[in-house]
Amino acid sequence: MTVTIDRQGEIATVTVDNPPVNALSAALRQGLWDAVATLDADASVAAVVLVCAGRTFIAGADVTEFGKPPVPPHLPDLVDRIEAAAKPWVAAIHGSALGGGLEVAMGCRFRVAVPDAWLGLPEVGLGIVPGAGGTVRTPRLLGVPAAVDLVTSGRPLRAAQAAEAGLVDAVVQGDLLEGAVAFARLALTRPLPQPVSTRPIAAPDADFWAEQEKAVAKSARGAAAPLRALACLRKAAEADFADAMAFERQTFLDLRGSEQAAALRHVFFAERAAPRPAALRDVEPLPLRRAAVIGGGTMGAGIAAALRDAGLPVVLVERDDEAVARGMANLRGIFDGAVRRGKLTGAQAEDRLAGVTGTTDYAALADTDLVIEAVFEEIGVKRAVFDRLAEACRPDAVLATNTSYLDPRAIAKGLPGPERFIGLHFFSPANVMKLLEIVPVPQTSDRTLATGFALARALKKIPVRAGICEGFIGNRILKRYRTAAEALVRQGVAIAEIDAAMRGHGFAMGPFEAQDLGGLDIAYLQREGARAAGQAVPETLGDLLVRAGRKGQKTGGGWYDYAPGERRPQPSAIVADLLAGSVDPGPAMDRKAIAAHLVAEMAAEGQAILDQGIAQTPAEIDLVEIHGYGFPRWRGGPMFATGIRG
Ligand code: 3H9
Repeated sequence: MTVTIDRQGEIATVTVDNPPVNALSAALRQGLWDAVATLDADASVAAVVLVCAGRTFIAGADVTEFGKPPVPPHLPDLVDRIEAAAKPWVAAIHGSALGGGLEVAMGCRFRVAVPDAWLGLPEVGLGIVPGAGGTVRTPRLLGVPAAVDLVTSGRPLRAAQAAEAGLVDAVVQGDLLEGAVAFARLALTRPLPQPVSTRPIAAPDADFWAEQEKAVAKSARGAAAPLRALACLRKAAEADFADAMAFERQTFLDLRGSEQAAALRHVFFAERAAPRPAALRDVEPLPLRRAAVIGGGTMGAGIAAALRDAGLPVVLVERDDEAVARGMANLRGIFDGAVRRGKLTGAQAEDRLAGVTGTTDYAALADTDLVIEAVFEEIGVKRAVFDRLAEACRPDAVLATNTSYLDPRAIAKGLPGPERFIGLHFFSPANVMKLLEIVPVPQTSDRTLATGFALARALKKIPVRAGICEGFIGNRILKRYRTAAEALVRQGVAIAEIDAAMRGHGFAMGPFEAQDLGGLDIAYLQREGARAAGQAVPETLGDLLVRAGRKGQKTGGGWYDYAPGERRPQPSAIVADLLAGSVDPGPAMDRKAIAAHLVAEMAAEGQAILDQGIAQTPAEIDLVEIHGYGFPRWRGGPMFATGIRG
């Protein structure tokens, strides 16, 4: 770590260099503290530009220090000291000014940023609140409503949005340091603005806060930090600066040691480790310039959209012209939806679509680096596709199957050059869901495996390596979860109670509501297939429902009834009748006990998965559950939540 002082005439520059992300370690805080003293004492300095070396401005407090006792100088004191410096400081921002980094910048008299910089307070995502004046200075700079949005969502703003909101004084085109020094010189010719801490706040009324509380509680789904951050903002609006700072600091320290914060730190580090497994550090992936998808159904179109979002040209292969047209229409539907939600402009959507070539001709794959097969889940159909890929593709092209349940070894059987074969299990909708299970077969080369991880990085997905077993990691745990939930129904626990228990635990939906939404028939057909193949698959309650024509919302009923055109589940007398013969009432269970039991079942399956080497670490299982199955992030995943860590 270094803090270097240079001079350009009367403007001093302070350069922070603390790789990889200039996090505010104790040594850096001390370095900046000393720099204020040095520059205050230097009569030749009129203003100071604070700039960072490397890929980013200060990206926040050093998260690795959070488990340890705080060491002085404390960050709030450092921010106060910069704000009270005898010379005005200008924060020159590139990359990300996040958390403590933005708090330091708000202690400066001015902030300038390059156009692609991000500014934000992501602390709630780590289970804490900003702890160095973020909740107290932001409303003074932006006004309360914009501050509430920034702090309670944790979502960062781009430089231009930040400038519009009042968080940034100027967006610098061209060289940042030059621009910031010029800005400082000009600023010295005008009256200085007040330090942020002394600016007034327009306090909203009680109704505003009641409304915000309702909205924040709804989206937080049990996470504590967003509501605590809102309370800090209210204090900032209603009390004086010092009292609000003391309230924020106390809240920060309370939360820092909480179980939720520990869980979210666990997820933070697991997510950063996942895309770059240590075992592949020295393996060069195949460069990905052109990709192809076989099959334009829901899954194939979603994968093609994800590839286009990452900027790769895509060839979409289908078996006849009609299917090509359907696949292209599916893709158009995805991009149009993104336009409707404001995620893409019309022109961007057109560009995305223009980068997809729909064809029935495998010859179009001659120079493709990666092909992802996403056709019907039937071994014969998949094998036929790989026979054609073997003929059409370059011998070094990576050939991937997107299977959920089939054994990838059976799909790869007989493929010339099986070292280039790999399973890539996407989750629907594939352009949205973050999880990617990467499933090598025994012959898969390290290079192919590394290419799978490189693809995940390009698609901004969370990759987890999975061994081969039925359902890999995620669907195997899902099966256990559903079986355990059905077992509770057999013991007389109401279906709606189980769903409510899991929602109360932080899931968006309970296991039965989720099945009604996705359809009960997919798992049913799979069980029937296994039975037809001679496997002993026990009869499930879901089987009884599907046989009675209840496949979920799409048939007007599954585990629940649905009024026409409505999605609100209503407990069903028909289901009660259908299942009556299978229920043998046991002891009553409250919602907490139900959730604890079902999470313990997930963790037990996770442990079996670890024991069999299907997953490498408990943290990876947690990532699968959080990113593929809606497990509440703030609980850290089923393994972390039940004390299985590592
Ligand atoms: C805070 O500031 C609290 C204050 O309000 C109050 C204090 C009193 N600390 O993500 P990457 C490591 S809370 C320590 O792959 P990118 C990361 O683990 C903090 N380490 O890079 C990885 O290590 P390794 C608020 C950190 O270029 C390496 O840096 N701030 C921290 O894709 C590269 O990370 C945040 O929450 C950290 N704060 O993205 C910002 N951040 O190489 C969190 C990263 O050993 N960080 N590391 O695996 C980010 O969002 C991204 O890292 C960033 C760069 C966008 C900056």
